[in-house]
Amino acid sequence: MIETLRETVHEIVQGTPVFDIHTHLYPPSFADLTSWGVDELVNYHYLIAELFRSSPITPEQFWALSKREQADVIWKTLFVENTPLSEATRGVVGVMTAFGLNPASPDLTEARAFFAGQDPERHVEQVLSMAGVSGIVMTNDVFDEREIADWDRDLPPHPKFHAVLRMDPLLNNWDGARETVVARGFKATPKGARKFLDAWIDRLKPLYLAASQPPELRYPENSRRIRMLTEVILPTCREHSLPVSLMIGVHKRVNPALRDAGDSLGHADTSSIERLCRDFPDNRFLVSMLSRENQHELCVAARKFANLMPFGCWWFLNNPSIVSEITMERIELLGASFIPQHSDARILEQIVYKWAHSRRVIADALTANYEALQRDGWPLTREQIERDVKRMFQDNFRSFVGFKD
Ligand code: HDL
Ligand code: ZN
Repeated sequence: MIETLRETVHEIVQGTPVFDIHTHLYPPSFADLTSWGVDELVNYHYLIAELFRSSPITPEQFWALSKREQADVIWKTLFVENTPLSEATRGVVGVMTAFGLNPASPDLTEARAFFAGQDPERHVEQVLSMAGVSGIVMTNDVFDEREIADWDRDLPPHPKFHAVLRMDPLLNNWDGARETVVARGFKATPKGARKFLDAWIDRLKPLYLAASQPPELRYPENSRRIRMLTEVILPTCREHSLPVSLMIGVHKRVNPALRDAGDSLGHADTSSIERLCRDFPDNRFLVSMLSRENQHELCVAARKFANLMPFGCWWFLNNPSIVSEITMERIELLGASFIPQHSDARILEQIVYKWAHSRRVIADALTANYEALQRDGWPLTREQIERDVKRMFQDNFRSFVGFKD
């Protein structure tokens, strides 16, 4: 019987390095894509959405400002004139505090001077260490011009940043995607798309292929989307022994004026995921769903199919109250056989707060279940807790994608 169970679980969860399996981060060598420092932190699209609820500024006026001016108006509105109560504003407070900066400062002068003085390579190592993150999985959108240009420049790889082949237009906008496929020298046919993916897999050495999908995703369906998925993408994944990540439930640009901040969500059809897992048993599916109402269904689907790996509390779900609910039902239905979280960080320093917030909640959920287990007579040991946490933070992903350092 472990007497100080809560303290022991929190200590182990805090001390176990995590493999961050979905982020939008890049190493410093990707200079035009990497994002760090206070002006980026305060310009997070989550905060841009919150700005317009507390300021008379219009999106048109906001987008006409420089990035520094945008950060100043967000800081003044959300952190000076109002209390930073939301998850995203509180996150910035946590980052400022972690670096010894004054989160209640009336302006960004001190923070700007601090970050300007950081050496990018050393700063990355420091931030990864503060966040307890051992590896970062990127999102490499092979339809993004800047991304393509950077990979064509043969930039030096970073040992802690791992590639993912992101391919949304292939599934969501073939008319747009075909131009890029042809521009890379392949035919705008299923066979050409297959060769396009083969070429990028060879170039990126990705840990998985990924796409975000609208809640309207249905399988089976007589559609270009499903033909691309089942006739091109899934066979390619099997050929290269790579999982596919489907992030399902995004309604893009419900308010176009907000740009990246203008996306929303919808309830998706989990039975389509079950049929995909059933009909393609040799494919592995990493799945995250955006609607809170899909989470319990996803847990049950994962009980039916070992080739389905639920992961993360994505985007609008990455709030402590919802992370707690999702993690509890996952432990109760799946034990330790799932991936509890990813940061989805877009700005480097966000992993400091996103992982601090998640670790606290995951540790509480584990404690509640270990307390019940001990109450039922199980002779719980520290080693078992360490094994379980390492499995959720590292090993489930590594074995599911076949990744070895
Ligand atoms: O499609 C995705 O990968 C999403 O995570 C989007 O990037 C979204 O804008 C986001 O940043 N969510 O946290
Ligand atoms: Zn993302």
